[in-house]
Amino acid sequence: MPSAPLRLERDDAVATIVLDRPDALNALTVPLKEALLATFTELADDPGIRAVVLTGAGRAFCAGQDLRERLQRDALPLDDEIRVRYNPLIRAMRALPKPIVGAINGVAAGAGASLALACDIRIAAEDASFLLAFARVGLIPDSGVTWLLPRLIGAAKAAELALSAEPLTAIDAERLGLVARVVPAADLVAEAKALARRLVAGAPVALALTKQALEQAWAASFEEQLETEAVLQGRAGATADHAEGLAAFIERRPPRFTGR
Ligand code: T3D
Repeated sequence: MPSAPLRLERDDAVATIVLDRPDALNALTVPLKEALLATFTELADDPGIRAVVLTGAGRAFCAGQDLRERLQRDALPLDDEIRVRYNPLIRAMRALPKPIVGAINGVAAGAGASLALACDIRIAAEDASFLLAFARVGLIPDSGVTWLLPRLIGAAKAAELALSAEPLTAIDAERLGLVARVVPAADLVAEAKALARRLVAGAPVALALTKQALEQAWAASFEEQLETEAVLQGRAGATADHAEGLAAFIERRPPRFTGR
């Protein structure tokens, strides 16, 4: 029986997904893409999980589409593969009502870079890199890269990386704001989990609505976004956790948020 292409570890309210095909630099096969989508779908509905860490086993984060699998006779045409497997996965990550911290432990290439960009926050190991390898195999950047990358780092640098397929080092990624910080490789997963644990101390509904507001802001006018904030703040303000936050402030104690 083939081994599972990913591992899911639970530590209190933090789930860690480890892409686990290190011999192929965690390249994305159909079973890995399906397992990832199933895992994000499961975690979305799990009230015990409030934040997710995504990382890779071995020396790479993810080398993108498994190019050997692409040569198999039963591979879907590219447009179908993207509609059926990649886009639902990226949508599930962007819509997950919990923050995703990407622990970028090595190269994030092709659709591996897409996975990294779909995380809400990225922390990178010193020797990590981003590589829009698509051009090297005669393809265009997909799985959200052409939309997310210009918004994250600006159109000019995004065009350079997409057209040249030259690697972006972790240090340069930090300078561009693509990663929140760069840490020694040995500390990466612990740092990412520590950040996730700090996030889960927040009110879950407010975290989910914050993620939603930030997502909607990409495409909205300023006026539309002001209204979105009003609507979503109305929902956050109606939660028991908001009342708890106010009580904790008045009573000078840490809040105990329950997600209600
Ligand atoms: O369905 C669709 O096709 C549509 C979706 C497309 C989205 C995409 O992701 S297109 C882009 C696909 N990815 C790439 O083009 C990256 C290919 N890999 C590389 O360019 C290099 O491996 C890296 C720059 C990432 C790392 O280089 P290096 O020198 O550190 O490692 P390596 O020796 O090249 O790779 C180590 C092993 O991983 C090697 O296997 P071996 O020879 O030891 O048995 C290599 O074949 C394997 N590997 C690396 N990337 C992939 C891969 N195997 C399958 N698919 C890969 N993408």
